[in-house]
Amino acid sequence: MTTPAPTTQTAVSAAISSELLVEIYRIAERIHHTDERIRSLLMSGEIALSYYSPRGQEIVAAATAVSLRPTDYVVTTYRGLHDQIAKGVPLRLLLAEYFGKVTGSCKGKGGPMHVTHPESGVMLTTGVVGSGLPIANGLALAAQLRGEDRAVVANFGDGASNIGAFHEALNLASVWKLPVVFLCQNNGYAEHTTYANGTSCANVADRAAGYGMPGVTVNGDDPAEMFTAATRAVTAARAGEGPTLLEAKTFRFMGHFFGDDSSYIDEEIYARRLAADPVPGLRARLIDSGAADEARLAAIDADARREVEDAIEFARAGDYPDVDELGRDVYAQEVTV
Ligand SMILES: Cc1ncc(C[n+]2csc(CCOP(=O)(O)OP(=O)(O)O)c2C)c(N)n1
Ligand SMILES: [Mg+2]
Repeated sequence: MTTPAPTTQTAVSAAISSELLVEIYRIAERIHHTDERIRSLLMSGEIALSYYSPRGQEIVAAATAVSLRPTDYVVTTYRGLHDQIAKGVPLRLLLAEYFGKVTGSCKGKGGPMHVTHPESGVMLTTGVVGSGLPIANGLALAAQLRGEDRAVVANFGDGASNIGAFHEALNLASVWKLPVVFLCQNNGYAEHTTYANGTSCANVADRAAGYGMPGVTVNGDDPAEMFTAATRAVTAARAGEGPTLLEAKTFRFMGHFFGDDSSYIDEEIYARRLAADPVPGLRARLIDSGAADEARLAAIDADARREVEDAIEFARAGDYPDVDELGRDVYAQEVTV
């Protein structure tokens, strides 16, 4: 469903090719295996951390990432593993950061809640709900002032759309025509509260009208729909047409946090969503359409597993940071601890 757009968007042809669908599958599988292994490492006790699985939301991140350039920026949340992997944070650096090792993307000082890797465009991961949106504006304003041809994707959840920072950020981004795509990954829940119990409108994208920007709702689990909508929004941002509020409807299979018993989730809804799991769904679609055969997809799956095991070995081999790292990279002026 698409709400009437108060501003026009550049018409773009964003037809999706078979090869692009395979690429989206490749990225989704990498996310899928990494998430599975992180959960098994948590189960075994080898690592201990707060973890918010993106299982079920892989296609949203993968189909968006292929609409972006390496120089584009992404901002994400604690539920951000899929966004980080899709944008290209090297798995070794990512896993080492999860392990808290000095070889991690933030020298083990950020952890999963604060993964940052500017080289791949992942500029922020935050646990403060809604706080990434004004920061995305800042990144976009910097790009605009410097005349850089760069778009910024701000990922957030449906719950975050009820936070003041969401409304402030959309307003200013629209006034200043900032090159931002506000990507709401609407997985139906904010912690344990259903969407309808906490949100005043049928779709998050309906709120775009109040801020004078296009609002688009798509099935985020459909790679073609997601890719087309993301490409349109990114193209509009680059063309100086300003921001888009893009809402990707999706579902999270593992509850809010690792260990969540999900007892508050309607069993019938859960079973229906699980039957439509988007990752095996894309795999079946690729085979049915003849875009890829079983052997090619099996090789992609095996590569993903190998990459993840290699990254885990890399993370295991790293050292924990020395105590003198505590004050480094944290303040503008280095603090000696
Ligand atoms: C400012 C702020 N308020 C409250 C919280 C507690 N909190 C953590 S996650 C969460 C729910 C957010 O839901 P949503 O935006 O839908 O994201 P999802 O977890 O579904 O990806 C809340 C309220 C927080 N971290 N930050
Ligand atoms: Mg949510």
